[in-house]
Amino acid sequence: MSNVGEGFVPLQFTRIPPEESVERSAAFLKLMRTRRTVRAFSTEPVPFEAIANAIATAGAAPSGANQQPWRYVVVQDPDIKRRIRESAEAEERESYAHRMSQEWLDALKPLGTTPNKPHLEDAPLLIVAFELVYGVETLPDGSERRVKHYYPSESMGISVGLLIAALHNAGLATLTHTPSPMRFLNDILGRPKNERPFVILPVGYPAADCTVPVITKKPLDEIMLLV
Ligand code: IYR
Repeated sequence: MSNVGEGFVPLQFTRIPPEESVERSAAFLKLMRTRRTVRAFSTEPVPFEAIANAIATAGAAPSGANQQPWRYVVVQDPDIKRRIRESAEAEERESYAHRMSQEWLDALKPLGTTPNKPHLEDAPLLIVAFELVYGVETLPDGSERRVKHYYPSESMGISVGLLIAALHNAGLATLTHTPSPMRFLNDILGRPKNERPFVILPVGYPAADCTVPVITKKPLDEIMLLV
């Protein structure tokens, strides 16, 4: 029995031939394998429409109960970028000096990270992703009710994954940056307490002298099991 007309419509699905599936998957793999996390940005501006399209792509992600528990704040104002850099560096200095274990510092050594975060000012824009840990609904009497969100962290991970892929596809470089703790972002960006900072993505073009560490990705036979 069809449920069309009861809140359902027929699926719009474009079927492609198997050979084309293989070709397109190989082309996408080739593209995504060229993605590198960039820590040195040029100050050159980026086309804003590409950013908006990438965030709209992130918004197309599946989410728990389709609650779409995300908010993407695009920061271009140099003063706000500076304040974010100052707060992030203050937390990072504390982390590197006292909060992170020797094991953690050793694990990061090959990546060459430090508490200095010039990219937070150099990149022409920062996308700050907030996880809506719960929703807030305003009732007719003006009072507010908390709406439970399901799997918000998993939903965020999926959405930010699409965002990073979309930005790379648009020819833009990103850094997945998570200063810790990062509640200062709520104060600086005026976000309410149900919004938890999830990640900061500086976005832009790599600096002309940008270098990246020599690292490898695990081979397919290590990450894919057939049973
Ligand atoms: N947040 C710190 C430390 C850091 C932690 C991990 I796990 C990384 O993959 C990279 C860095 C920093 O940004 O330097």
